[in-house]
Amino acid sequence: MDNIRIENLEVFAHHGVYKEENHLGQKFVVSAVFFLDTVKAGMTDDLSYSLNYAEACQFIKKKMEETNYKLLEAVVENLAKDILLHFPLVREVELTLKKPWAPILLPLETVSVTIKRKWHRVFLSIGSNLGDKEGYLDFSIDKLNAEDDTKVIKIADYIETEPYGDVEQDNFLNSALEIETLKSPDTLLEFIGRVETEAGRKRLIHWGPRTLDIDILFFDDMILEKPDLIIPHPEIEKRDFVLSPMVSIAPHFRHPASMKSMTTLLEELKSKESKINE
Ligand code: PH2
Ligand code: MG
Ligand code: MG
Repeated sequence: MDNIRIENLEVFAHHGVYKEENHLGQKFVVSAVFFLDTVKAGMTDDLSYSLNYAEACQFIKKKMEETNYKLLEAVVENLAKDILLHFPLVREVELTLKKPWAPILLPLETVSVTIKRKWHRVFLSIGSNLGDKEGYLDFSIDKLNAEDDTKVIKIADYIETEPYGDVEQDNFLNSALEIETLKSPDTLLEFIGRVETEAGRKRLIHWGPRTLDIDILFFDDMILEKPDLIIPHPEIEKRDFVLSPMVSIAPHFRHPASMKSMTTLLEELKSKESKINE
């Protein structure tokens, strides 16, 4: 993606682990790379289609002056989030924060921290088969939208589905959501777990009835396997109740491992099922 860079912007601020740093303050030096599409601004010569870097510099200066963190990591983490929330055209930002006067009583040129943060495109599956099913699905969408770092972009029509798996239980109401979020996979997982709990979910029977289930289907094109989190969700290809809503909101989105589109995966599932039923 195109980018706009600011190099070595000097800001006097009061971040630091040591008391003297908080009292006296010191010079910080910020470099930023803003990733955005500059084609339209380039073609029209119109600043409103791009990032005004003067504004971006003032924004960084102001945020750094009005906050007070111990760690460089905390300064850049919060600054990256503020930038991505405040400048909607910026999809991704890389920040380097240097402290040339770090009071460590040894000669050094600078110490610095660099991070890259971005808006993630994520698909979630939501389902309920207990109580006010529609109300619980609505609740999950409201909770996601209430987060400042998360926006629900698309919502698939709610569909009634028969329970998949061996547990005898009531029909489900299912949907899929496309969201944009600044949360990491772990933070998102923790967040949706809290929303499920707030919706009164009790974990009694594995795969049993639930007021609200929210699963991460895809997270950008990430492939991740950890004991508590597998991305993409491992059973997508087998589940009509996931693929049908996905086809309705993102038919051309490709599974990052098989590279097959949602439409293809649903067709393959349907033809397998019809063979079994022959
Ligand atoms: N979720 C399950 C197990 N089976 N079946 C349907 N139709 N819909 C679901 O959301 C569902 C399921 C485990 O999460
Ligand atoms: Mg599930
Ligand atoms: Mg789940």
